[in-house]
Amino acid sequence: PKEIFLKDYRKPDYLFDKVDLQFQLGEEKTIVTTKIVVSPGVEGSISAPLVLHGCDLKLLSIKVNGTELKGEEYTVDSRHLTVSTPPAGVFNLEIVTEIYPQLNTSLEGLYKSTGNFCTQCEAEGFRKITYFQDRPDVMAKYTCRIEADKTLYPVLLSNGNLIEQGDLEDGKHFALWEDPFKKPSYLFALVAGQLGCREDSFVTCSGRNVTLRIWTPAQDLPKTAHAMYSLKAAMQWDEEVFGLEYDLDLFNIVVVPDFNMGAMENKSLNIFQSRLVLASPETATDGDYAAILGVVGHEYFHNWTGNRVTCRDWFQLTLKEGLTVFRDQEFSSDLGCRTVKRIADVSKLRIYQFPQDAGPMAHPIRPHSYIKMDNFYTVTVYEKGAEVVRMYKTMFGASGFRKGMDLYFQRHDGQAVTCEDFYAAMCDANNAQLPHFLQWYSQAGTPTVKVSSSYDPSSQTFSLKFSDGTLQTLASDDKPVFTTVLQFKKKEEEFIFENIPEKPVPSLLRGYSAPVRLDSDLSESDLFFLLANDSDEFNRWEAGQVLARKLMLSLVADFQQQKTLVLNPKFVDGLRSILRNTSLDKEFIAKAITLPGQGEIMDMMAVADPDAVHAVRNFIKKELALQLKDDLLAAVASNRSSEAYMFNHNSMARRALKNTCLAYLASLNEPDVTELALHEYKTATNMTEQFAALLALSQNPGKVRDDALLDFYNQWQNDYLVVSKWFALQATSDIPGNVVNVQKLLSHPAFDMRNPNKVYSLIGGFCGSPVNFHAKDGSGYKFLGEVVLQLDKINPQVASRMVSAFSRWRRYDENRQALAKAQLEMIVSANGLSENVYEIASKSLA
Ligand code: HT7
Ligand code: ZN
Repeated sequence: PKEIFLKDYRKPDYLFDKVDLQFQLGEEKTIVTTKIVVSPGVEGSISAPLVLHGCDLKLLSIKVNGTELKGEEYTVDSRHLTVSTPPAGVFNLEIVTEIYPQLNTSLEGLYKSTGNFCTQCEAEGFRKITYFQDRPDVMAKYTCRIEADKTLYPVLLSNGNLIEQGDLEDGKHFALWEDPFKKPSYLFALVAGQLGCREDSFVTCSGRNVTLRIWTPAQDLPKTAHAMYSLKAAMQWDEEVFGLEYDLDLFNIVVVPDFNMGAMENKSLNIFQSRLVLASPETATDGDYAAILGVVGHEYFHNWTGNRVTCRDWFQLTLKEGLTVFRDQEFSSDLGCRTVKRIADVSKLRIYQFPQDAGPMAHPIRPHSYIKMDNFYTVTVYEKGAEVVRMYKTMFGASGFRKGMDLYFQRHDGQAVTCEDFYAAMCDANNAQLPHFLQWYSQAGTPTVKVSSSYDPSSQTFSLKFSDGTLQTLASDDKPVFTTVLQFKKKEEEFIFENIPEKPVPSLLRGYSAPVRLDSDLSESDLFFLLANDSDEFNRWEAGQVLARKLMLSLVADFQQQKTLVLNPKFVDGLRSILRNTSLDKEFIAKAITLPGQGEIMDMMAVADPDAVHAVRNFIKKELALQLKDDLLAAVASNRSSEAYMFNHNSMARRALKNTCLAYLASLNEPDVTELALHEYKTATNMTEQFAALLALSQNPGKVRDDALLDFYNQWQNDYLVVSKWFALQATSDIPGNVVNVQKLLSHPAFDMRNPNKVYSLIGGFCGSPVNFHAKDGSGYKFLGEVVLQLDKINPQVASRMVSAFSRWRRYDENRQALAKAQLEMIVSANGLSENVYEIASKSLA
């Protein structure tokens, strides 16, 4: 397979000014007629061949200026169509292709999902529809005419405005759409099918009345209210915070059950997988509601950061994704609780991105090369990319950041640009220079910042020495002495603070102001002090996590040496006082009493030991439950509520605290607690509480667990999204020998390997369970190896996401290494392997 390098970027030889598409959608085949007005590119030489991308296409005809090309005037291979000597100047190109969406299980290009046609073109799916210069810097104005059977496909949608529709012969009809904005091919979309819609409207700041429609099979329409609320909130927020107004009279969202990623920001025709739109209190959890808010916002925000200003090439992906994740994080923070959101985002970074950045797939937020771009829609490009954007805001402040954004749009509206263009807009708008900052775009890995402090009472000076760059502030007692932002430009730097009357406790990297690992010399008592007093709530949580990590690591060492495990009473006391502190936000309490995940601890070990970490985490959980039982029971009791479900922070925080306490109690596996969990399960009136109770009941193997799982399935078997949760719950379970159950679930009638959501729930869920995936006998690895090969034939993008679970195999003991490596070798040598899976598997072995 060919590796593509950022350094090899060249401007396109030809520009496409206008693209007219016509789709004749059929049951056996679809005919696509593409008419393009082509002009020479700025750097293109007149005689350059016109090279078009194409994949899985049957070429029916190709014409230049109305004349069919002869065989010797063009060549076609499995990836390209090349017109050897196109005419000089502007010319018309017409290409007719035949495609087979009903056979397309890769879910890129044009495919069918539950009987409806839909498209997914990012990153390189448009080339599965027609021959095209399928690259983001080729921006054109599009029209799209769709013809289809009227009974089977009453709804015909594409980007932009509907300018004509009508009936045709043979029970067919058509719709003609025109998008007035220039766009790259990856933003093209088409949907045809039987769909109902929820309609609403939004009046923009300049008075434009925008019709909003969410399309889904009619029976699901009642579940679209929250998504519509989220869309309107996002439109309002973008006007208020960034002065960005929607630019068309229509905004459509379509829901499809089969989708490779979460959602897609196609111009004015966003497409979402069902999980990220459909919600009702009975079927969706608070987590689902929050995800819908965030992702609906995210896709809407792309209209400016991604669509109006797009990427020059796919290496620049973080330009739109890092920035848009940052924007959706801020949106969710403003609508909910900032600290809790920040804790969730930083946890995600640590749990998923840090390991990626420390493994064989580590790459900078702007990668240098790729084989398949699909493999670079990663937590690094998205989440670390968002942290890099956040640093501009930390350095320039909210108003400086806004000035930078304004200048970015002023300079680049309608263009395909690079990360340097964003950086330049930020610096120029603030008359600033950030000489080393661009390194964040080109260097992989999580920097570790070492901090040591010293206090001199005689001179009343406090010194902080840093061995790498980051940002920090100072605190003492429960009030900060002062808060300051320091930028570090050298490898080592010392900051002296004068007139400090007593030894302070520094509160470093407040709000997590840079994506680094902090290695400070804070003592245990400093950390307990910060846990109890830090005025920065994020850092208060952080202090508890640092303490918990240290504690877990030392208990893991004890476990490995077969010593008796003893829990530090100060830790129990610290968590007790958090739990009892009625002035704290309830969701903050829930987060503060939650232990770091097993993965986080394994990442800190020279050789990851899943069994030891699992045993220690369970020991601490049980010990805390035992010692804090009365407080936990009281928290469950006092956080019940008879009010109807509400999506607001206070109600969600109450449920979060209650559910966290219930999970602790369930670890005791005592009859009174089982009774309690059963009671919560039976009386729950919303999925957040019902599912949490099910989770509690399923912690321990036995009849209670089996009965609860069966009861839950019987209740929800007709709701595909709830059934996916049921799969995930069983897949992630750490009950011994779970691989056998997961294997059985593969042949459950509700499971379908062609549906990514179900694959992510069952197979992805299983790989996230350290004890069973990393089972000593290699059964977990063998299971995944077999599934990956099966899946690769159906959907390479999803298969390559699954194979990534192997990528950190070198972190484990020799026996596990050998077992995982054998599976990777088996995968790499398989016949007909996709480039997607090959790239991940071979890089993992390298
Ligand atoms: N921009 C979208 C990316 C996406 C995607 C990428 C590869 C394969 C399938 C895909 N579906 C959507 C989603 C987003 O970040 O907004
Ligand atoms: Zn995005």
